[in-house]
Amino acid sequence: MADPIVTRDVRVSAHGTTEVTGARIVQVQRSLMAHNDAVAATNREAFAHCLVINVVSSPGSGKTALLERTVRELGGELQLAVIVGDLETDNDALRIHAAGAPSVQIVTGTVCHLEAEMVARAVERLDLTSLDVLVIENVGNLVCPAAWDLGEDLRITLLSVTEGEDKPLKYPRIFREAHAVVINKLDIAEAVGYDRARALDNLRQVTPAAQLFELSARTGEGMGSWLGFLRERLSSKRG
Ligand SMILES: Nc1nc2c(ncn2[C@@H]2O[C@H](COP(=O)(O)OP(=O)(O)OP(=O)(O)O)[C@@H](O)[C@H]2O)c(=O)[nH]1
Ligand SMILES: [Mg+2]
Repeated sequence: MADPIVTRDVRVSAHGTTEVTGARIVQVQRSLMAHNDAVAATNREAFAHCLVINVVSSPGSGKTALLERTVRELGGELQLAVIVGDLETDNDALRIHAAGAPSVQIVTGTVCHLEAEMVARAVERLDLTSLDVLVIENVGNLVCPAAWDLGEDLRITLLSVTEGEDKPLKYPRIFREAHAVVINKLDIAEAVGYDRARALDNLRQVTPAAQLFELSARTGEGMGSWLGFLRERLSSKRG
């Protein structure tokens, strides 16, 4: 097998600059990340009294479906709100609102992830003092969101049974940094030939300590452990 192509010295033209060298790109990225980390730290201070989770996955894994059901099943007991990031549309915020929780849509345009500053602006539209759990549904993408701290307590990565059992090996960072992994769409696992043993083995190689939940956001199977995890993490945060 031929070696993979690795791009190391990217050259682009942007903002009137004729050429930006690889070294300049690294410098700009470092400064962007430092700014993001500073805003994330401020967010984290503002989130002192509620549990904040950042939900990431590839497009269509069922992030919104999981959150709709979470809102429906936990809404009578805890105050939840959801911030949603998508390139276009406010479809997901409308779905969450219909499920019964306040929601704020962030439309990112061409940006493939949420940044701490976007979350800080969205939070201004919510009453944080009344919240128990704030969920941030990140833009559907297994690469970009991994690098951006939003000030969350927990990062949750979804994998659905239709995506292929190899995804943890191909996109290790987003699984490695997850506090918990949710495997979704269990109701169609058999129909799509999902190989559970291989998926779990791959996950364990990449993220041995993450808590694992296997469920169906459609049927509700397995939701109890997921909701128990949220309750337990909220009460341990509040001490
Ligand atoms: N069979 C089955 N379908 C599901 C389940 N969860 C979600 N879906 C379907 O999968 C599709 C995508 O679900 P979404 O909740 O929109 O996925 P998402 O991850 O929020 O997608 P993006 O926000 O676009 O990244 C929809 O057609 C859902 O109905 C599940 O547990 N079982
Ligand atoms: Mg969604």
